Amino acid sequence: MSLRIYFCGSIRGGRQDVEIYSRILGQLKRFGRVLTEHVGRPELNEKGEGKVEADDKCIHDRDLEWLREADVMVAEVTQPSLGVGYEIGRAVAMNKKILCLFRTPSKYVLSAMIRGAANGTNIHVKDYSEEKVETILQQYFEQQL
Ligand code: 6K6
Repeated sequence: MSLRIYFCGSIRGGRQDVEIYSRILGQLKRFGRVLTEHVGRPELNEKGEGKVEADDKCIHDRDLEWLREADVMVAEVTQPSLGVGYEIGRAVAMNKKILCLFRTPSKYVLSAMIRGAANGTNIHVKDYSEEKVETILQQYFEQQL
């Protein structure tokens, strides 16, 4: 059975990085089935409103169900997002394999609660430059999973 991947990226935290999310999502499809492809859709705006309207409780409960089903989480954490931070915390509590990707250079400094959660086993935090993202994903999926 193919690997189930939960991808996280900022929505209400700001959609500045949506193009990189879609690029990462395109790559992730090589390694398994992505459960959260909507995160990379440009028509989903900062209010979190897309073509399909859903209330916040439905979004939260459905996303947590997908997270429970997932084998691995990949989170793009450059654009700060409360939702992404929350999802990472829930994934840690579920003992999921997690890869956090922070793009450099950036005007942001990654939260210590994310960088400091890396433990060399199931939680990894990688700084990356846009041109290296494919290589980093390839190495992660070959070495860690
Ligand atoms: C409508 C159509 C498609 O999606 C919507 C509504 N919004 C959301 N749908 C699904 N997941 C969401 C939505 N809003 C936030 N999330 C989850 O939180 C995603 O999995 C993101 O990784 C994360 C973003 O959190 P914020 O705080 O930046 O919104």
